[in-house]
Amino acid sequence: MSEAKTIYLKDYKAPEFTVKTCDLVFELFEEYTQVTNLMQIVKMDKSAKDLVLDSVELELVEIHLNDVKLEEERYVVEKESLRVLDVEDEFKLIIINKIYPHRNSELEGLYKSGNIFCTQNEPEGFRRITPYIDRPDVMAVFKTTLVASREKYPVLLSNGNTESNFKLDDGRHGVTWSDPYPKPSYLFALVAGDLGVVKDKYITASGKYVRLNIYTDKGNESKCKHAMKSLKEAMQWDEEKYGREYDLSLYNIVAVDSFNMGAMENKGLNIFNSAYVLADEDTATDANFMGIQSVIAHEYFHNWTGNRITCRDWFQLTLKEGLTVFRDQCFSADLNSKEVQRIEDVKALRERQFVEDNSPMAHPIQPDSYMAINNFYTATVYEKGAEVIRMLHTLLGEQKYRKAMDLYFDTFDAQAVRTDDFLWAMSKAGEMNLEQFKRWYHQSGTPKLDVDEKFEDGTYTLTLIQKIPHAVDGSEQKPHFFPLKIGLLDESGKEILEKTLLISKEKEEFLFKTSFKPVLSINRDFSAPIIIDQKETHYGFLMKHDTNSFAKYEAAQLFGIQIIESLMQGNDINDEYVRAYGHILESDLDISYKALLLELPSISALMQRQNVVDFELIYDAIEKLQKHLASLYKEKLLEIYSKFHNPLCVDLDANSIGSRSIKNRCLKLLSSLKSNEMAVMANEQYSNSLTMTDKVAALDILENISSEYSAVAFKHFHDKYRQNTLVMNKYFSLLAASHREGTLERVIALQKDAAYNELVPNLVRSLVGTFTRNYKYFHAKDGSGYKFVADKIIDIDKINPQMASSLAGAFKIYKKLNVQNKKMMKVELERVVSTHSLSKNVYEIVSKIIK
Ligand code: 0A1
Ligand code: ZN
Repeated sequence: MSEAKTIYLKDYKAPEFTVKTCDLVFELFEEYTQVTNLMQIVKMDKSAKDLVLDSVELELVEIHLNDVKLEEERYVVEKESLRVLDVEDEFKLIIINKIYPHRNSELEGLYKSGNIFCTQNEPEGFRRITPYIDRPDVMAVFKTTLVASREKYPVLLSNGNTESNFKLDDGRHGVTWSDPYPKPSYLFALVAGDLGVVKDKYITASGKYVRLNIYTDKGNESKCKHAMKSLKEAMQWDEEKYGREYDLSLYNIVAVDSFNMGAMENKGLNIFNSAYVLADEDTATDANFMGIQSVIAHEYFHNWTGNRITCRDWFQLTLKEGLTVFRDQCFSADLNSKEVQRIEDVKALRERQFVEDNSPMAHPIQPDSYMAINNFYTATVYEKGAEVIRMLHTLLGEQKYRKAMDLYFDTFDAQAVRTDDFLWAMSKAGEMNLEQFKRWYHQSGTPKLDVDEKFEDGTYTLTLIQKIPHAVDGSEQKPHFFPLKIGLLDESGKEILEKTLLISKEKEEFLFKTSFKPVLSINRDFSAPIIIDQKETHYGFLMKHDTNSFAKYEAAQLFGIQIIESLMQGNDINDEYVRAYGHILESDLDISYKALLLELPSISALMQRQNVVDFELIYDAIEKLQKHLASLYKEKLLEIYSKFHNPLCVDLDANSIGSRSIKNRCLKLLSSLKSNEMAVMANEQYSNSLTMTDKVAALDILENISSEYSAVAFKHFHDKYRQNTLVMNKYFSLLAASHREGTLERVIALQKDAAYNELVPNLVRSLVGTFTRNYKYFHAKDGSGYKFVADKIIDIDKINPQMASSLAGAFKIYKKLNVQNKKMMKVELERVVSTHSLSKNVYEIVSKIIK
């Protein structure tokens, strides 16, 4: 597949033509769909002769130019485009083409999810529907008519507002939709199906009435309550925090089972992976409820940051994604717990983005090249992008940040712009020079900050040195500009100062006058996405005294890491850590926060610190530490467990969620004792608890400590939920994550389960995706895990290249593996990359890994 072409940002050219209006008619049949596309097109670059439209796998029926049918010599069908020769400055073009949605397994363009017709056009799906100038800087006004069988597809939806309805004699009906806001083709959507609906309304701050509808497969209506509540919360939050109101009188959401990502912000017609809409106490975990709240808000927030102001080209993706993730993170923090939200966000960043940043796939939040743009919907563009916006927010402060956002909306509404335009608004209204700050957009890798402290003659000196990693191509990168929030504590634990330092030079020195040597609490709130390397540490002290909730958590993590690493070197467990852990156990901190403080460092956190990864050494050490803490604090852990275990409670308030979180943390730690007593407790929890959170926590423990109980409980779970795909996802994940012997064999067998279906991305992610994160069996020394995953990538690539390339990301650890694992993985990477007719998606990932 060496023909995969690299696209560069530096080659960007403004479009030669633009589309003013696009009127579409879709005739949806079971075997095919006929699309009639009428466009008013204007030449922007007068030197252009031919009109080149993007067109992938389309069957052309006919073309009319200014109402005259075009002879074949007037156009050329090229590999991924349609060229109309020698066109005028302004003209009308009608193209009729056929597509085959029921055969579309890539889930891009128009496809079927079960019996529902739906679309996914970001970033380049629209060219699989009809020939078009399929790029975000071409914005047109769309009108869409859908025609389909009235019986099979009573619900016909598209963007904007309904204009008219009609019935045909042959049992079909039609609806015409029009969207007044010009938009790029990636925001176009349609849905047709026999759907259930939940209706509600929202009155905007200025008194406008907005109808809210959530559509889903019939029978699931009762599971849409939380999504609807979240939508209304998001609408209100955007009014209060950003002064942004919704701009149409209708907001539709449709839940579908087959979807490559979480959801999509199509104008007025969001399409969601049903996992981010449907939930009730019996089938969804607390984490699922939180996920729904944040994804619903994310897509809603895109209406202003993404749709009203969009991206000039796909290199600018973080313009809308980093900003919208930052917005949804702040929303969740405001509605739930700020401290917990910040820690969860940083955890996710470090587990996914830091790993990416330290791999051959590292890229800046604004990449300068790609082969497959679909591969760039990454943790870097999204989550690191959000951290970059958060730093701007910290640098400017809330007031100026809001002024800068207002300026951004006022200046660029209805345009397709660049991250530089966004930074212009931040700099202007923020009254801050952001030239150096721009490096965050163009440099990759995670910066390290070396911290050195000195105390002499009443002066405390803090010396900070930025260590900026090289780019993937080996080139040098420059120091960053960022805010660094610190605190200084006296020896009794009292805070004497909190300050946000501005760091811009490679080496910085800060002097503080004090009469004693203070204890440093650094990168409070994780004010910059960097790695701190501190010579002198006081983790136990900070675990006790730090007043900053993030820094206290960080101290607990870093202390844990220090202890585990020292165990890996054959040392004993340090008593100070054990006491500090005990101190947290005894504390009366908020329970959700406390549950996070009690979490031990992850395998991934430890792996990231090793130059050559040795998994066994890591788990053995973690297990040893768990056992030690569990046996020493058994009584206290049991006490907390019984205090907060309330099997009949299904409430979703902070206290109920926090109770489940802390008692399940205690039970999990206790389960490291692998005793019958713990198996009995987990088994009782499985049988008696009414929430999915408790059931999943119990199953996870049983699977890892007791094959007898586990077999019975999993069978019960399967019998009860086998018809519910969203719950079956959990079943597959739990089994794929198992550390019990024979996991790979069971994963292979599970592919035959009646509930499993390789065409549904959620199921592939649950079974195969989870298996790639099972360090024990994915990285089995005999290479069996690698071989299985490579086989799956090759198979799934033929069905859905985007799904396959996301699985291929599991191999990005390649360079850091020990000799034996590396040898085994290499064989599989080479086998994948040399596969005949491999997609550019998988090719890009795998070729970069083995280069
Ligand atoms: N813009 C969506 C994410 C999205 C991206 C690509 C997709 O298919 C290729 C689907 C969804 C969001 O940020 O929510
Ligand atoms: Zn998004």
